[in-house]
Amino acid sequence: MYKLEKFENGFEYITVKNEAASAKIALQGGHIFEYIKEESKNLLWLSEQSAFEEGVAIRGGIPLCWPRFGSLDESLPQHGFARTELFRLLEVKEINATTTEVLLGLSDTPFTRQIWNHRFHLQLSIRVSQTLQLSLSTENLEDEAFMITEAFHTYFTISAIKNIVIKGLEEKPYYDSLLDCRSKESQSLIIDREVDRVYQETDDTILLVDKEKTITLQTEGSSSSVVWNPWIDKCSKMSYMNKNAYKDFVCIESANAFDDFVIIKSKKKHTLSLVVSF
Ligand code: TA6
Repeated sequence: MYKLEKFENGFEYITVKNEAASAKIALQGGHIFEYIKEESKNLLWLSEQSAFEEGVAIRGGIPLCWPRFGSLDESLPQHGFARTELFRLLEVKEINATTTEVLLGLSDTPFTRQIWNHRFHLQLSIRVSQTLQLSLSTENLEDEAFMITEAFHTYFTISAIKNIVIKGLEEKPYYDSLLDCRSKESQSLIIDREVDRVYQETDDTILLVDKEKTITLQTEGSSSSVVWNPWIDKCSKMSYMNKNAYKDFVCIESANAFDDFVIIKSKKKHTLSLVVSF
């Protein structure tokens, strides 16, 4: 089943439920903020202070960073405008008893053209099943090529930050946004301080190993993976985030970020896909 619902302030979201899982997806930003399978907790961490307000990015779930990741382009907001724009609900397909696909779309508007002067169509597919699958397709409607960077900025619920290990990034080169340097590590990643890294050449599987479960991330059309945890100091300065929230989530973001920008030719498409399983 699926239903279009509203919070008291009119903020719209879709609830999806089938025999495998349930989900909640805000029309603003095409932003999934809940995915629950069987008796588990919400796979996606959601801040208790999340604002479900027009024009304010939800803190948690899977924000879409598009047409830019980060804040290198001064004419665009941090992580681009997609996560605060209203998507259209294109279709909901109840494929079978355990799979529901939600299709959402965003096209350029006078506002978006003002800050990013390109005509585009963005289509987001979210498949809710035993796995959670996202595909973000960018179509270039222009007569010339344009460049994007992008990410599924996924916040994962974890048992505790001290319990997790991230595998699959060993020996991968990364840009350290905190130290403004490039490096690589042979060890699997544990989080015991603020971490803000853009790993490159990450087309393999990444594992988020927690105490009771291992979450697997598989991507297509993605060359970068971002790992972020604000730790104590940054967390206390983050908007819509309790000061101790750093203990409860880690972001592993499936991306094409910084040097991994994507050039999309005229009338062509590029798709970023992610499958999350556990
Ligand atoms: O993906 C990591 C990051 O770029 C961090 O530097 C931090 O800024 C985080 O995203 C959250 O950004 P936001 O704009 O959602 O507050």
